[in-house]
Amino acid sequence: MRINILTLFPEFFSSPLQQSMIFKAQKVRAVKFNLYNLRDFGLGPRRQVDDRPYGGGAGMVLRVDVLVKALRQIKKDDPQTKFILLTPKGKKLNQKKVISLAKKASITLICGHYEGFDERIREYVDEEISIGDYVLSGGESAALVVVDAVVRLLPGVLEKKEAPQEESFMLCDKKGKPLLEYPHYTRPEVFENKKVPKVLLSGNHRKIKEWRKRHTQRAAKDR
Ligand code: 6GU
Repeated sequence: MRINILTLFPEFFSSPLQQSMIFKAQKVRAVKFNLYNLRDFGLGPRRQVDDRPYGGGAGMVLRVDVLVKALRQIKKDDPQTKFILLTPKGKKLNQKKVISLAKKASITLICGHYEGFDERIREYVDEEISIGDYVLSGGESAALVVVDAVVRLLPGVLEKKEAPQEESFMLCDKKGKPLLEYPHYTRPEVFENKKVPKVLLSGNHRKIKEWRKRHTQRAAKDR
């Protein structure tokens, strides 16, 4: 899979894309990232990307002409990519959407900033996604959330021993809520008087399986 990221702050991504699962996913060639700096498409000697809002008011708005210039370049480099606008006005991300994104050959995450995008950009994108009901100062951290959730689903990224039916990694209910796993424990067996459930120490695999099944359902219900 290819993931393009269009942003005014490409360096925002340099450390996060070099860590853990996302780093490994690039190593095994499950994903390739391409960062595009919106500034490179800016106008004039100052590479202007934003302007004052018509009708007045505080803040700056990203210019539609600059954004579209960037999108056309990205489409030229990567004709099959799907444009995803990150905006608090978008459809709220859930596991079902994550699974559908992970099946695409290429997505382009468009990160906004300042007061937002010129409304006309909406006609040039395939989807609009929000990561939740709160406002972020920019789309970059939302893009990282999408990247993390999608990349871990790509073939070869999770260890083989994490069997799909065991891991909650690809399962969600009809509403798109992920199915959560049973609780995990490791050593020490007792910590500040808090004990590991006895059944997990019993060595009785049938009972352990049963306990885990019961507590998987509970994890979902308790939310
Ligand atoms: Cl995708 N962008 C911004 N700026 N704020 C958000 C968001 C996205 N999702 C939730 N809040």
